[in-house]
Amino acid sequence: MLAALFAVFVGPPVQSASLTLAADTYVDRKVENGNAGREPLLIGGIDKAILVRYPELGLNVGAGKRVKSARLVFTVARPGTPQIASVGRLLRPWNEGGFRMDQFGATNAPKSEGSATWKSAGYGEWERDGAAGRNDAEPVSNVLGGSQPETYVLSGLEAAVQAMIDRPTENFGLRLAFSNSVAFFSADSVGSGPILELEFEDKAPSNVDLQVVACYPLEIDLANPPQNGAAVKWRADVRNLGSVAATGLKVTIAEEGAEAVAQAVDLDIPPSPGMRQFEFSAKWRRSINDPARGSFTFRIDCDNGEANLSNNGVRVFQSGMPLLVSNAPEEDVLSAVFDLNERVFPFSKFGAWPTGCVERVFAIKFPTSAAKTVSVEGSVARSILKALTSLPDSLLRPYATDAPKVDGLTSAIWMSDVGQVGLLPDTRDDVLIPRALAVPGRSTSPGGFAEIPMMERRLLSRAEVTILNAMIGKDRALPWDMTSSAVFFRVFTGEGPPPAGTKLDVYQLIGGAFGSQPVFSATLGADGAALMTGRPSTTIGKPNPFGDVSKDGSNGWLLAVVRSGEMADTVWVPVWQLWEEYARGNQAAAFVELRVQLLNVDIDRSINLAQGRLASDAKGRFPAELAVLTDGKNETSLVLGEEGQGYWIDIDLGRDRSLAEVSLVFDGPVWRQFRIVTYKTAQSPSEAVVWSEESNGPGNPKIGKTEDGKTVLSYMARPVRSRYLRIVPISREAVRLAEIRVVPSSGG
Ligand SMILES: [Ca+2]
Ligand SMILES: [Ca+2]
Repeated sequence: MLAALFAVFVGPPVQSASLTLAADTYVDRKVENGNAGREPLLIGGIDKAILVRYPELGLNVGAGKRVKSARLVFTVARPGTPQIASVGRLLRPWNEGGFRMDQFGATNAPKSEGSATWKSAGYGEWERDGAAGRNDAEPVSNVLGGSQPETYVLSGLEAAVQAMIDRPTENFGLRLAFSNSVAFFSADSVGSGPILELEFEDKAPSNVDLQVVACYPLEIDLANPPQNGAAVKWRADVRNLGSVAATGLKVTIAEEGAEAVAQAVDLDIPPSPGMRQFEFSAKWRRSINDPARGSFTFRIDCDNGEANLSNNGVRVFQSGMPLLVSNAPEEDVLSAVFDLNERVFPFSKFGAWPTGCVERVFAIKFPTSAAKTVSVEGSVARSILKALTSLPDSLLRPYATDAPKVDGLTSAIWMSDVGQVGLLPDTRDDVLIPRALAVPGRSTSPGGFAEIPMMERRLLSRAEVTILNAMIGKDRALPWDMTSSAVFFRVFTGEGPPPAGTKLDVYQLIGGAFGSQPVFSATLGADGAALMTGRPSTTIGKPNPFGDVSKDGSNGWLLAVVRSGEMADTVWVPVWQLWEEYARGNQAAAFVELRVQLLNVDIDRSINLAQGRLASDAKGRFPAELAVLTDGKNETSLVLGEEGQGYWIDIDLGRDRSLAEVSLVFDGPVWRQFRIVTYKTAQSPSEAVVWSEESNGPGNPKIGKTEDGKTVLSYMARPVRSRYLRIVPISREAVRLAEIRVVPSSGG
């Protein structure tokens, strides 16, 4: 299961990847109109077929590379030895769907129109039932199946995966048929879905590289659109990035539900910065309620032989939202649109939205009244999403220049947004984690939950998907309507409910500062709970915990201050957390857990057990090089960024000590995800236990600033006696790590 923790390894050059983001389902003759897209199991056997697709191939992974090895790894859900009968590369689009079938009764097949079933691909019919036709799937030969007790591995998929990387618009995945009954966990199960493990090598460079940079309709007035079925003229702009002319051109147009049409073009494209425009006609098929329908693809190939074929095609979702994008290179717009349509939207799935975000987008080039206008600042995909949702930036982090103070306490600074695609954090995984276990610093608990991955996949939050889906075909007042009229707080510490008599004060941030009085106060009961009811609001027309909340987001943050005796901790509560709850079905009152670091121990922060101690790392750096981490100075730092998977840094505290708080000081950006593990004098690293873990969940991190402006991440957990402290970065961004500090509990 641990393998699922590692998604794509970011940072060039990508020479290996382990893909977990998959669309998968199975089709079954006995339930011929049933869809199993949301089923936690993939069932194979006679009269069944398993379909699995990895949308990142060629799009974000492997472009221009040769696949050295490709293995598909399943986690087995039922004992036995799977017998693979055939493997096929699928040749037509199919829709995973969001349904579950009744495996036992097989009589009540759910309505699953538009989803893959034994009879239908969802987008049109299979040529033969079960995706068994010659035009449904092309045989893949020399695939080997290997069984281990817990996993089943298919190897020899290099050629099939290479084809999907080279033609991302024709990446429809694999069809697997088994001759005995098998069951694997699907991508819709928790952390055990099929993994595609890849290794790459560089290709010899080529002197031609065609790149489609734009594809857009001509002469269309979207406010007064053509009839469905009418022929519409489109144009594709194609560039040659190579050093010689591209010759022997062939253009292929494939409209949904129709045979692909290929045509030789008697033209060449001159070397860089050579550019040609190709005009063609495609049927106008706009489906307002289902933007995923009615797509077509444009592709261009040449005779020269290209190393990078991934950029030679584009899929256009003409039923999606038209966008007029400015301030960004066209090829960046094209790839952002591709990424949104193929990966971000369909895979941002939640219980209420089993097929993800319904919206699709396409870029146009000429102004028309019906288009959204997008001016790019920073990431193109992020700018597009902001234009679609109209969320203000101030929802991203508290509206203040630095950590504001309240009542003598400095609040934590909100985590940075590094790597997010939407405005709000990817909240998909928060349902996978038993929520009460995510108390900061409470990670030593065994019980099997530690293995559940919390990889941030750069998908959308539940709130954003709800906003976008509500807008399909109509205009709604969301998101502010999603602010509930009350919020039910529950406080958890690392040791369970807070001590008796713990107080909760809630302050509202207004214009970058807190008022002197809390907007809500309560003494918590034994269960740590308190109900905050709404205050009148003229801005959104109903009482809510934020009162007159401003739609620019400037007062859309509350700070919960939890006090027990001398101890205090703070947690931010943004208004969008209430929207998340609304989208989850809690529409009258939001349930918000406040996970605080309050321990019943005295700690003395003037002591730093790590200072002057020896450090070592997985790369075998000299102790002198690592001394900057424990020299007690924030000015000196270690640059980390090229370290591979499994990298670690150990600090030897000299003897077993009782640790209460560990802080990492960064000069600049921080790791979003890492673990702090400990092991004792008599233990080896393999016996290390996780003491604390940063998973970058909303509300989790305890971030502060030093006086000289460095960022500090502090973790307090139940004290543990240990000699060695090991820091294991998971997300592995490039950072400058300035200091590791360790504070003992009293007597430590
Ligand atoms: Ca699935
Ligand atoms: Ca190319």
